[in-house]
Amino acid sequence: MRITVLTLFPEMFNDFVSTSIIKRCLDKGVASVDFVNIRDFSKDKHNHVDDTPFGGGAGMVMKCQPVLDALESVRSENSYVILMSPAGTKYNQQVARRYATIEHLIIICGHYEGLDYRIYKHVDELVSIGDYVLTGGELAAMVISDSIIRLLDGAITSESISEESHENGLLEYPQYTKPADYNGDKVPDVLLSGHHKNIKEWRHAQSLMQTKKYRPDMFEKYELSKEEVKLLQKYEDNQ
Ligand code: 6GU
Repeated sequence: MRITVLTLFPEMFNDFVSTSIIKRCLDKGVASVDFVNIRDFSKDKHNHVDDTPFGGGAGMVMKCQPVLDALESVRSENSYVILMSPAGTKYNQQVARRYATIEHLIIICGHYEGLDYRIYKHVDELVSIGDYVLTGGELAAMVISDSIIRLLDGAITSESISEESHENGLLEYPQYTKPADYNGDKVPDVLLSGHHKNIKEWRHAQSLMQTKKYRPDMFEKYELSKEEVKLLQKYEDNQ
């Protein structure tokens, strides 16, 4: 998969592409990420990419020409174009899985007070990462790119994806590592037992209980099987 980011601040992505799992994925060719500096497309002698809003008001608006010329320089039939905007549809793991199937994702990062509205008809989708306002779309673009890249074949083992929070409508079970006793705080016995069936059952029950406790909204949507109802009862009675 290829991701192209259109931004006025490509340097914001330096650490993102050169650190940890994302770096390894890019080195391995699991995905490629490239950047287009929108300012390079300015035709203005001062390299301006924004101007004052028609009708007056505070702030500056990004101009059509540099943004749309930047977009056309990288767009092809296989491209899907998203615009980072607090007005967009809310991003989640389901959307991440959908984007992970796209051949070429183009992400436009807005800045200033916004973009000229005539740009909107050139994009396929507006995307927001949550109900709060950022100064620009770059952090949101990193959030989205990160969550997509880790889902691609070869990024991480598929087991760690299928077991984790949000993949199956539940939060992940608690994890522990050595030492088994940290200043008197002990790891649950079952995890030291080597009994795989019991461990699996414990983890599933914990997953249900964590979700019920920390994300009652998710738990309400989750359809418990008869076995899960019994499992939950068994573990909750033992608490
Ligand atoms: Cl995608 N962009 C900006 N500027 N603010 C946001 C956002 C995006 N998502 C939430 N807040």
